[in-house]
Amino acid sequence: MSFENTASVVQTRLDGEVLVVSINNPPVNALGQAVRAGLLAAVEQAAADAAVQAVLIVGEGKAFIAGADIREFGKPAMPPSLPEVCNAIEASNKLVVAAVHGAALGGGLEIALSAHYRLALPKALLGLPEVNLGLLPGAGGTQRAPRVMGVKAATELMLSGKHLSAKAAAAAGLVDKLVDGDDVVAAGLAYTRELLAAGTAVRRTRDIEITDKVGALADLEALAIDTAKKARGLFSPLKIIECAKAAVNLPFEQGLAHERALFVQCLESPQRQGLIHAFFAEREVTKIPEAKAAAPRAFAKLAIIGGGTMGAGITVSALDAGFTVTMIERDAESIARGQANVEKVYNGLIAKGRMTEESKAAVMARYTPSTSYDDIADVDLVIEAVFEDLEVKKAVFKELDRVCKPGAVLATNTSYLDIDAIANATSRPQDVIGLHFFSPANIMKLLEIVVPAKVSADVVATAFELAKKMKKVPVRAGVCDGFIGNRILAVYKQAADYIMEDGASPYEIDEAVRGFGYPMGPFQVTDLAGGDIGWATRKRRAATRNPAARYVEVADRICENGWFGQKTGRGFYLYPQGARVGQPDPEVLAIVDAERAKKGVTPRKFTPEEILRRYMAAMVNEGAKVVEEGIALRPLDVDVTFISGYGFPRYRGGPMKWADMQGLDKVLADIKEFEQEDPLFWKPAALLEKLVAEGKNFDSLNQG
Ligand code: 3H9
Repeated sequence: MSFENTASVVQTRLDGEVLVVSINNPPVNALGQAVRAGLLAAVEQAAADAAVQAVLIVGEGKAFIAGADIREFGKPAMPPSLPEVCNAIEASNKLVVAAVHGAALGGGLEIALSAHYRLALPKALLGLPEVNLGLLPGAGGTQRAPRVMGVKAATELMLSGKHLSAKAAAAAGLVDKLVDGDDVVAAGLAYTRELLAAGTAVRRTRDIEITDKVGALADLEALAIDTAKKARGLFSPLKIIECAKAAVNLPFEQGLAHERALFVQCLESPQRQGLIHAFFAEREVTKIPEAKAAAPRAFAKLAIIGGGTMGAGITVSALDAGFTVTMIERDAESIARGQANVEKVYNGLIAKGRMTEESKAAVMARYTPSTSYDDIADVDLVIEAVFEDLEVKKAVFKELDRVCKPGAVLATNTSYLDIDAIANATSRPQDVIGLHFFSPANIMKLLEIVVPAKVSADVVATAFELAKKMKKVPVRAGVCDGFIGNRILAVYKQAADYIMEDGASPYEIDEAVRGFGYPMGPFQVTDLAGGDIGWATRKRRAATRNPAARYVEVADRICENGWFGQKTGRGFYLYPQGARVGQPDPEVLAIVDAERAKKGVTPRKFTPEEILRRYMAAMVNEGAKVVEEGIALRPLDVDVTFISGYGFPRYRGGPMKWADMQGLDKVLADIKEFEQEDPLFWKPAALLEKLVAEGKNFDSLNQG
């Protein structure tokens, strides 16, 4: 047995008649230039060595190959290209087998599809998730996958970006053999030898004929219609369908050329930049100083205080993550309601066929309702989710301080309140932290982890560990009114109110914001959340509001009518007979007109571009202030907050990335222009001015 290239990211060794090619490029064996070159060299080595009868490709570590090296996109291309490597593998005259034990994604699956046979172990994950990065499979995947698994299934796989389990991939025809166990080299060698012994010939994917072309094109037409409806401004999905059509209509080589051209279009699109920024930013948010300084505390038993909508949603998240949960409510009636709220979620899953009565019973066996704080003396972590009122929360924390064991983590779920004040109501502020869940808490991904002054590092690390177990996207935030998300939201919502009072209707504003890629505009969101919630906040802040600041009263007038949005059948929109999509309301427009008249505002016309210019400038300016004050660790934390919790279009990368892509000087110039009208509201963030003066962008603060 001889070893070659052992220092390289691609190692080869001859095992009898089989050249074992092993990729070792941690953490996920991405196909960087050195891996591509190594794979090409291995194919050439096999061709040149008469002793080699077959080639076996495997990945070391957890992954087979997680795809192209995403960090290389946007940089000058370095040969060999991935399509070249795939073509060389496929063209090999020696049998090539890919043995997949972990992630074979994107370019990784394209390598496997270029091999002549594919084997998978149980933990394999196969998929073409390029769409999530604003791309399409660009190394022959759009031409080979349809030939291997059928045009419709392959296109659906590419459009969804889903990862298939080994079993599902085998059922779809994507792998030829499933093998139990975890020794991928042994399984791969055995399979390769089985194929050699049977005299199996080389089988090239490019030679597979797509037989039912008419049926395939009809399927693609249907997918195109569906995709156009759902894509909401996304560029690459329709290009994926074009590539699939090329696979049906064109000879293989021409199909590849077509794929290449469309891949380059995707690569050059700003959507690719936005989506790849989002990919890395979602991983970077977990890299916080406290996690480096301390290990998380151990926790298995949780208590949730409060069984309302939030408490129940958090309970479901905790149960789903495998924890034991005791829910505390003040009396028998409330605890029954809390349990009903939890069960409602599981009953919904049962109705949809996504859960069985047995599995629900198994989950609920880890749930205990109680009306006595004494029952949570031994829990490791408490999440309080009672009514959003500082005094009420302080009283709960005094109780927790009394009963909980030393070292228990005490978390408060609040959207606005001063967590330092809550922590100081206990004798152990080092154990108190904020966890801001978003509603519905069992579905929404974002979790703001709010770090008060006295909390210890291991408690922060524990909160991040909890987020991981609950499959949430955690963002570290400092204490201030509204933390990262709601604080910035309050400001751009105010900008929307000003635009409305100055001349645009709420409907025009919502439409412009949807045009940017949001699923809903700000007034639709108000109606969905319930106008009374914002009204309560405005009343709470009335006493501390700067009397010199501009204040738009339209929403107050609407609330005074009892129009709280969808739940009351009208708000900014009308919802006749429980409709979920609102209709413009002439009476709301009359209220807006009356408010303008009261303030002597002569309404003027706003184009969608003008609306967005102000809306986004307000968001970015406040985002910069939040970073400047250390409320957010980095601009990327603001981006992830908005993508995961506020419907910001992922393909635009988040507000700070968006600003970078516009050019910060341009955004600052807009703010300065608006500052002429209202110097108080539009005061430019010092950080923004500093970055522009230094010729830097927000991303420069994300590094290191
Ligand atoms: C493509 O293939 C294009 C081709 O069709 C055509 C080309 C011509 N590159 O997620 P994790 C890093 S496009 C570079 O935390 P997990 C990641 O940033 C690609 N780096 O682990 C992190 O770094 P750090 C299509 C990558 O176990 C570390 O690896 N492929 C890449 O939860 C661990 O990642 C995809 O879109 C990459 N491709 O999940 C797959 N992938 O430690 C993208 C990961 O510094 N990857 N990193 O924070 C994934 O979906 C997940 O990473 C995976 C592992 C499921 C593999």
